[in-house]
Amino acid sequence: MSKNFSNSETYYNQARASLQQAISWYGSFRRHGKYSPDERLQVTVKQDLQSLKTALNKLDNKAIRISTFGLVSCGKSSIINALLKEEAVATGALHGVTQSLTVLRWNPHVSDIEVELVDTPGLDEIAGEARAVMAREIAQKSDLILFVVAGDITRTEYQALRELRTSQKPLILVFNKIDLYPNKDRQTIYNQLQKFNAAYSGGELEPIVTTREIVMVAAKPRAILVRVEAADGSTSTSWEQPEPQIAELEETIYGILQKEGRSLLALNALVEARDAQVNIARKTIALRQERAREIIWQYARYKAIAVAVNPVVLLDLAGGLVADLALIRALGKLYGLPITTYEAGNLWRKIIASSGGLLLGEIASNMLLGVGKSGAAVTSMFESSGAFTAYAFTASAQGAIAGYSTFVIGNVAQVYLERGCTWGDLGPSTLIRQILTQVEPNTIIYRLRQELLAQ
Ligand SMILES: Nc1nc2c(ncn2[C@@H]2O[C@H](COP(=O)(O)OP(=O)(O)O)[C@@H](O)[C@H]2O)c(=O)[nH]1
Ligand SMILES: [Mg+2]
Repeated sequence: MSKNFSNSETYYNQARASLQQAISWYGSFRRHGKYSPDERLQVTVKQDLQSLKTALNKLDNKAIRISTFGLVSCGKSSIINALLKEEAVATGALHGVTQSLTVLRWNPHVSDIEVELVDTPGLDEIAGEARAVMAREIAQKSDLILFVVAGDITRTEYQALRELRTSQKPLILVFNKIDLYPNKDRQTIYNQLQKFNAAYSGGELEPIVTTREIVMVAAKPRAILVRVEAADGSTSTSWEQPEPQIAELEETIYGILQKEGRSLLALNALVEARDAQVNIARKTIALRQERAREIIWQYARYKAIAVAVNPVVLLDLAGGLVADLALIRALGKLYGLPITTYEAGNLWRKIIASSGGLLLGEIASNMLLGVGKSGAAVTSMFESSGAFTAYAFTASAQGAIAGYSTFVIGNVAQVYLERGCTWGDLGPSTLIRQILTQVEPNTIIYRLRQELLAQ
């Protein structure tokens, strides 16, 4: 068994475990912790919970969804027929033969993964904003996009391609009707797209597709007139339909199914799971905002007092850390988000790093004032009331800083909890990162790395 395949297998299994864990977490009473069930919350996160279940179902079905996109009459339906080797969907020169989405099952028998081919109406048949919405929705549910063009690429096509790229799904540019355009090759198509890129942005943009992602086909070549010579010497002519030239696309799809099918399934399910979980966290945090503020203040006061009263600097730091971790866990509990102590620790480190100056200030002042405070404390045990005043002053200043830092940590923690709930051991963000950092360069997933890792 190749390394690739066994990796894919692992990703697939991990993705399933991740989704199951998320569903059981958010679907169960634990979502509410010790707080009474919140109907408003249940209603608002219902859709996100459903997305998690749908994503898991898709994984279980082991079906990759491949959607066609393109202008009307570029040959989307013909390509689907050529792949299926039957006239499964209607095609035609008239505008708008395909009116709605059609999903067709296809099992090419190259792996245990099946395909759902989606035939769509032309992008130019739907006006402006509705087109973008439709395209986004279809793309979101797809694992692979076939963007079909025929002839010169138009501005509308270029823009649709740009829009589709934001869906972060792998994409193949299928150039159809090569029987009509024998002079076209990958390089000319690539150059044309680069020209659009340059006009669009001054050439700063990454290529919208690489030459490897361009495939040339003739799904339904024009009929040709053939002259038939009979044995008696008489001749007649007849129209003959040449075979589709679709092998290049077939091989590309087979390769993807065999090599990356499971990773692709895992990756897309995880992306959906991540988005759903971030949504759940965001909505929960918004609903529990008031109570969270109370908790943050409570911990800020507690820490301010603890630090001010405590004469030993290292205990200040340790006590501060314990209070911060406890606060992060308390917030996690309030929101019903899965936060382990380990994750709380990680979160705390990230918060310290991200709030840089301010919290470093606290630590520095802990050091400086702490020394003064301990010294002053010792002296004051024996002597003057002046020394005691100094102690009281440094202590309360330090306490105030400590309390304030907790306030900051509490607020930053809210932001991190929103994102951080997907970073646990089996969290979708963790697994996405793992898949993307191990992916090989010559794969279709590889190009998603930058976009997906940035999130
Ligand atoms: N010459 C040529 N015509 C094609 C090819 N593929 C499709 N067509 C024709 O283009 C027209 C539109 O095809 P269709 O598949 O309905 O396009 P759709 O609107 O994108 O689904 C039909 O008349 C097809 O016969 C091809 O490879 N070569
Ligand atoms: Mg069609």
